[in-house]
Amino acid sequence: MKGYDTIKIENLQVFANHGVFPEETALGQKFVLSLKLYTDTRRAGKTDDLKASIDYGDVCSRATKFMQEHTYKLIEAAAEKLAEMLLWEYELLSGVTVELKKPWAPIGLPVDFAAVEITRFWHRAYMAIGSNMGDKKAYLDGAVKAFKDSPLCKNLKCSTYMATEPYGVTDQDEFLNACFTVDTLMSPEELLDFAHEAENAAGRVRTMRWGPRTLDVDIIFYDDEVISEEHLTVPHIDMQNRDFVLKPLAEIAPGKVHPVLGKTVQQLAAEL
Ligand code: A4P
Ligand code: MG
Repeated sequence: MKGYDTIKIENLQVFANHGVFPEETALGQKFVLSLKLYTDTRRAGKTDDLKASIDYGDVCSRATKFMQEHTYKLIEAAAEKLAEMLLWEYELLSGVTVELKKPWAPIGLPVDFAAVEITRFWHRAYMAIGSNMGDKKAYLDGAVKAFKDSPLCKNLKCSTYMATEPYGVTDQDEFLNACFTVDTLMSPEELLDFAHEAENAAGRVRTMRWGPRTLDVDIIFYDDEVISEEHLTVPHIDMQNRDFVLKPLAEIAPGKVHPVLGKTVQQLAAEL
C-alpha cells in the first residue's frame, strides 16, 4: 500500500438484509461500513477539481444502494462483492479496504460488533498463450476472450500472434504464440485456476510434458511478485530462455522489469 493516498469513509450506517438466519434476511438490521479508498489525490490536490478525484459522497450513495439491493448470507461475501463493485465503478481507484461491522449480530452475548476487513487491489498480470494443435488461432482467440469477458479482468492488451518453432520437444508441429497483459482482481492462484479452465475449455489433454497442446496458458509475471509454490512459480521459471514469450511480450510490455533478474523484457529479448 506504499505510495498510495487514501480517502476514508468511517462508519456509514446502512440498514440491509444480510445474514445466515431467515429472520436477518426478512427483518434486516444495521450494518456499519468503513472504506479506505487507495488512489492518487495529487492531481485533485493541485487542480482543486472534483473530476480529478473520487467523489466520496457518490461512493457512500452507491455503497448504500449496493448493500440494500443485495442479500448475502455472510459479511465476507457482502464485503467482497462491494469491493469488486467499487473497483469496477471508479476508474481512479487502485485498491480498497472494506470494513463491514454488524453491531446487532445475533450472538446472544455482550459484544460491540462482529466485523470483517478485507483489502483488494487491481493487479497487473502478464500472460503467455500458445497452441500447436488444430485451429491454433481459434484456441488463442478463445483464451483471450475468456479473460476479456471475465468480470474480474479489464484493460486486456494482446500482442500479435506469432508462428514459432517448437522449443523443448522439437519433433512436433509449429506453435502459434502470443502474450497479453491484463488488470485483474484475481489472486495468482485464482488466475492459475482460471488459466487451467481456459485450457480445459480448449479440450486440452495432458499427455507429455512439453508435448503438443491445443492451448497452454502460463503466468509470466504478476505485478512484481515472486512466488515459489509447489504448483506455481512466478515469474515463469523459464521465460528468459523463450523467444516465443519474450518477443510478443516485448511488443506490449518492453519496459517491464523482471523482479528477480532486474532486466527489462526488452533487454532479456535482446540478450537471447
Ligand atoms: N505452473 C507453475 N508455474 C506456472 C506458471 N507461472 N504458469 C504449473 C502456469 N503454470 C505454472 O504445466 C504444468 C504445471 O505447471 C501446471 O499445472 C502449473 O501448476 P502444464 O501446462 O500442465 O504442462 P506443460 O505445459 O506440458 O509443461 P510446462 O513445463 O508448463 O511446459 P511449458 O513450459 O508451458 O512449455 N515451443 C514454442 N515455440 N511455443 C510454446 O508455446 N510451449 C511449450 C510448453 C514447449 N515448447 C514450446 C511452447
Ligand atoms: Mg504450461
